[in-house]
Amino acid sequence: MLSGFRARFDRAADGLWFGPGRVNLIGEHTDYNDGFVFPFAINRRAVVALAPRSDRILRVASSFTDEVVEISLDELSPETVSGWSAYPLGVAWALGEHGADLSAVTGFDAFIDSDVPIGAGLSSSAAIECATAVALDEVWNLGFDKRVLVRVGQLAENRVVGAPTGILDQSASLLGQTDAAVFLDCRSFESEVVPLGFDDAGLELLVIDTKVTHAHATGGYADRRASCEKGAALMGVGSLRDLTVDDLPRAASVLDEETFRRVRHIITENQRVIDTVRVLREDGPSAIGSLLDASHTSMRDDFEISVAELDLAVESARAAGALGARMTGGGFGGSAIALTPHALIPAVQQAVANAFASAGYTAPDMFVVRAAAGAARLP
Ligand code: GAF
Repeated sequence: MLSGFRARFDRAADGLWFGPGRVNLIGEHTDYNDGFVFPFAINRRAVVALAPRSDRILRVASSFTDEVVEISLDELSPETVSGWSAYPLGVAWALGEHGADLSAVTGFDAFIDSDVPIGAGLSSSAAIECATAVALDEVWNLGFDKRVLVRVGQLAENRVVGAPTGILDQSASLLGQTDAAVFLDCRSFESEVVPLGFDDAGLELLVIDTKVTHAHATGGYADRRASCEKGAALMGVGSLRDLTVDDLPRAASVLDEETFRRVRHIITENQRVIDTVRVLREDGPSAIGSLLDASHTSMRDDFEISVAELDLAVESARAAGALGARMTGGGFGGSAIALTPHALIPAVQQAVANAFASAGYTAPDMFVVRAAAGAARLP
């Protein structure tokens, strides 16, 4: 990292800041419906090496490309940045939108590296945004609360990258804690850190990256968001969070068939998040498998954001002994997660690999993740 910075900028970095990727244990597409999510930060992360400059120039480089992108703070806007540099530079711009006085700060040089796979549904973009946000918060002496930095990352994603996403990914990356998940109410922004207890229960969370890549700036994500808004409007509520399972009969009579299924996913998924947190606390992690399974079925059949590779990953992992499995993240590709007894990890991996080979799919990448601490300066 430090040598990458030195090679590009011919001087030493002031420090290193990291932002983790995330898996969402449960609660998908509920964030922008003011609902509940239950993600955790993972032990894969983006790291930013950064040093302030004495002028107004921003230079960003990365291990992904030889390009060094350069722009003046005075020219920074959603229209003047694009490509991978939109993530770090978008955060610099969004800090200004959230009250940082960008006329009073100096520029910086930054070098970014990451081991969060890109396009795998593990929030590689939020990892870069949150690493950059904590770095600039410190270097620019802003003292922003982490919850403000969540909004900063989301604004960069929405306005600069152009993806109409919610607060799930940045919340996990900034608020995560070791061996725990973040139970977040996306309406009130209240959060609780809930211990997972996977180790004590002899469980691991296996990620199965299907290698089917997706992008939320285009395609089905925005379409699903629009369906949810339509459903809420037709049901006469501000957001789908205002509905519960008791409203399903009325929804069935008011909504067209497709919108009803979209709405049913959000209503039942919110309930599943609440149930998962309760069951985890009362009975431990071995008891949450059926909720993960039900979440996948709802995403596959009602919200229709799964793909054949994700369905096969989930089915073959379960058949080989996973206690529960579901796709994670925005969908249309990316990764599945499988809650698996430690001793069965090799068998589950083999079974999934065999199933993919038989189906003629690209071999998936599989690895165990641990719940890790949220974005901060590296010692
Ligand atoms: C993506 C988005 F970025 C999140 O805001 C969330 O909506 C998620 O998809 C689906 O739960 O990761």
